[in-house]
Amino acid sequence: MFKRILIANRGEIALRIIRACREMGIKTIAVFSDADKDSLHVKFADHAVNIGPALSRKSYLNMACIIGAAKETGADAIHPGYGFLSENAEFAKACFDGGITFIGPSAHTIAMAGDKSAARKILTEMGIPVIPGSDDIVVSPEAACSIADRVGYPVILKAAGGGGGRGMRIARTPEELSSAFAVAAGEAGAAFGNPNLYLEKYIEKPRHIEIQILGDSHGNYIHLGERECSIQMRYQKLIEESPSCFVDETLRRKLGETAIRIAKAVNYTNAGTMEFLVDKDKNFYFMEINARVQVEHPVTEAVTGIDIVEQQILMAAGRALAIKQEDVRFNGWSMECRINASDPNDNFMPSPGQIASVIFPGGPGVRVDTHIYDNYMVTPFYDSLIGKLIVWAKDRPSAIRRMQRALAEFEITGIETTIGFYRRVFENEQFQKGEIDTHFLDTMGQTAKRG
Ligand code: MV4
Repeated sequence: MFKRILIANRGEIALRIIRACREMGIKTIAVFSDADKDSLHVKFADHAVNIGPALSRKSYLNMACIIGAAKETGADAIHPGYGFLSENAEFAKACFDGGITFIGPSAHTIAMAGDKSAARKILTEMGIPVIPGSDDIVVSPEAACSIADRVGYPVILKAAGGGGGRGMRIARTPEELSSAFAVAAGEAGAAFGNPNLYLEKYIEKPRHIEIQILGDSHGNYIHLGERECSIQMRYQKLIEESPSCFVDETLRRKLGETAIRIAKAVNYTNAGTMEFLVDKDKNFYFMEINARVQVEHPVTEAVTGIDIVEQQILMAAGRALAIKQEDVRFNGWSMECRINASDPNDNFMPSPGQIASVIFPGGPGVRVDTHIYDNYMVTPFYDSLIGKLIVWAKDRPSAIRRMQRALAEFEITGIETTIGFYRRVFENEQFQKGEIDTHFLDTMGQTAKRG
């Protein structure tokens, strides 16, 4: 087993990894930028190494500096968390070349997972449902129109160079598609330095449902059920829950089996997530692989009782999975609200600044994963996520009541946060009935502004 793990991340996920290491008796090394010198992950780690200035490019994305810190401190492994270098195949390879275990999939698998058209080809050959569309990039409006004629309108243009919704354009007629093509290519070029587009059949009002999987280096795979991630604002997830009120036993089994088939096909090892779009008739389509531990992993931990970060470390150390699929039990209901330092009344614009005071919720079934404290300075350099509020209860109505109670207790003064916004969402009748899809907030958005 590893003696020392370097955490190549910051904020709440760095704390989360340090906590798993501490319970496993593994020493921890934190890395921090100048802006994070007063951060909790620096305080909680056994050692801490300054890796440079605030700018991510010069610190948390600085591969040589991070690997240098691992060597200097004698780390056997590096945990990348999520974001930053967590899905960077070059970094995974550099760790391997440096004799340091990368806690995640192999560099080859990361590269495969990141190459949408290669993944699409493999999965189509395996008969796994992918969204009908172009097998590769579409080079002109005419080419796009001929594929659209084949798959049927509406269609959606997407940037080949990156996800997250940027450069996406929906078209319901050939005319709309032709004019959307240049706009989408321009946006994609600006966002990712790559104007290439591909085209898919547009799935109306889909749900975003993802399956957590664990795969060890001995060919064992299990899935830990689904997470419903449809409550998003401009493609940024805000609320996640497990299980999904839309997934019945049959769909859960099919999604789980498909997720494991995909993992085996790309020789996936460690923790990963298979993302699907599900339409109103419960048809599901593979969307992408997330080759990292995800922000929302705690809702799966709450309903299965499995510590996903601990499993990542055990699998990276070469251990065989000690959990069989038949041992996995789903108990109760869990929901997570992402607490962002952003202003819901100003288009969720980031709201960095000094926190005056914090009152955290607590009590039965409440978990807060956060790195903030009284007088903590929320810096403008990184993602606006400052914490996650997770609740567990025996069923969805109880989980909603518990989340409402926790949100009522939660108080952060000195900056704007999304706490007030969630209080409004959880009062919304449609949300309480589980009538949510990826467009839910567009409709509720109006009341969110008024509220
Ligand atoms: C789609 C789609 C409908 N049809 N693709 C949004 C960002 C990226 N992850 C993919 N996204 C979508 N792709 C097809 N063919 C609808 C969305 C989408 C969405 C997907 C998941 C969660 C929230 C969403 C919000 C708007 C659109």
